[in-house]
Amino acid sequence: MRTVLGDKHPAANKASVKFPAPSGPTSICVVGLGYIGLPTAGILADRGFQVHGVDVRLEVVETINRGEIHIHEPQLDQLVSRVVGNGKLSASLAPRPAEVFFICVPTPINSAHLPDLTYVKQAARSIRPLVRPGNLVILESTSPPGTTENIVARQAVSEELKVGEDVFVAYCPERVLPGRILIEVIENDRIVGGVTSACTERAAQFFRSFIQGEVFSTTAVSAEIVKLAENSYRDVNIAFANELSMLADKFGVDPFEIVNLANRHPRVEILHPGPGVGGHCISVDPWFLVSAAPEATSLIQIARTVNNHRPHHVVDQIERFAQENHVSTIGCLGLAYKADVDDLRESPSLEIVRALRRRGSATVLACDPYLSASRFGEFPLHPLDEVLRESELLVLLTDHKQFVGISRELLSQKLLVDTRGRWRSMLHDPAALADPTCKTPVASRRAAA
Ligand code: SAJ
Repeated sequence: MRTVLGDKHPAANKASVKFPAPSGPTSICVVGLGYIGLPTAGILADRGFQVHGVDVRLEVVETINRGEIHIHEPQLDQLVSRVVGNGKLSASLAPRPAEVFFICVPTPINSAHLPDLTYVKQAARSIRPLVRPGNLVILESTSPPGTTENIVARQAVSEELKVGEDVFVAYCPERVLPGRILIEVIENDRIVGGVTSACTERAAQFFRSFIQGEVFSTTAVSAEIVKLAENSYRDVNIAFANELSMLADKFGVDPFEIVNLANRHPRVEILHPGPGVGGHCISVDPWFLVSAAPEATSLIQIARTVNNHRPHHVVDQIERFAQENHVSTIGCLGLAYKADVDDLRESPSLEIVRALRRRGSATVLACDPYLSASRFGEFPLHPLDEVLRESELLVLLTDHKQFVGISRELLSQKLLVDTRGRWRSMLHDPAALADPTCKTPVASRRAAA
């Protein structure tokens, strides 16, 4: 049984480690095969567990049963092809009996920023007829405090079975960073919170059987709050960075320089300003705390407001700069919510491009190497070379490596707006470049020839 990672992968040196056949439970059913569920199912299968995956989308089930993948994540394609090939992973529309059930379904918010737990309830009810004495049910989806006990334990377990004695229910949130999921599923420390202490112990024992990170035990509601605290902390920190950027703007100084210099302080670690906060996690999870305790989350709410406003601020600046410079074609680089992923959920870059297209003061050419026309049909995507050729103004929205690597020569011919501070080092006058609102004469915005 080999580990999942390709030879070039940082953790490939572990490839030589042969993992012992799993002790304890061997059959697992993973409900929800998205950005978290599929990598989790693949890794468990590669560890020797017999894994059955479930998804409501037939095309996803069929893709996986062909040994292929429907999402972009480094090395995931090789992993899924291997474990489907050796019969350790299969998928269907309905759950099957297993010793361990994972619930990895989406937990979106509705337009009122309230949690929508429809998928969690559906998943819990779908496994209820299959949950047997001795089974373990794990909720992995990020959820509001109380979800594991009040929803999963009640809806996934039939009345005649006692939680904590016959059946074990626990919350164990994923903490993986898209782009590093296959490493972090195994290497990250895990927080396990059971509905009872027996549930916690059973779940902790299970995770210790296949991960290399440490396993920390607590209660289900504490584990739920820990997960939300992690992402809310990051959101507040990014809001502070975005606010600093507005401040720097006012004084015509370089916000990235401010942050980098402040971070030289031994106890300061400010994150980076950007076009806004996207993805299905940081821009969503804080609302779970706000809806649970609106009276106790004013800072978290303000941070959401600052970060939600950021794309509007950037659109205004880009448009003002374009009009000042009589720009007729704007090249927008990146639609995904962050670098080197194909995920458009809550993406500020996409929101900015939509707004610039709606305003129509200039032609907008958008480019994203991680998206194909078959996956993204809302408006035309253009190849990078065409955008570089046709655009007078280039806007770096998502700092994919393909854009960060554009040559100084090419950039020097263009007006530039860099919302990510990734082109700074290439230009004479970082202050003039990095601040998308700076009004220094056009000349200083051309990259040094
Ligand atoms: N961003 C900034 N400035 C920064 C860092 C990020 O503007 O300095 C923006 C990104 O561009 C993106 C958004 O914030 O739009 C979120 O990106 P991210 O890389 O910070 O986080 P995610 O959403 O990809 O993953 C987060 C991670 N959580 C934390 O780091 C606390 C990951 O570990 C979680 O597992 C994941 O959320 C999740 O699924 O909850």
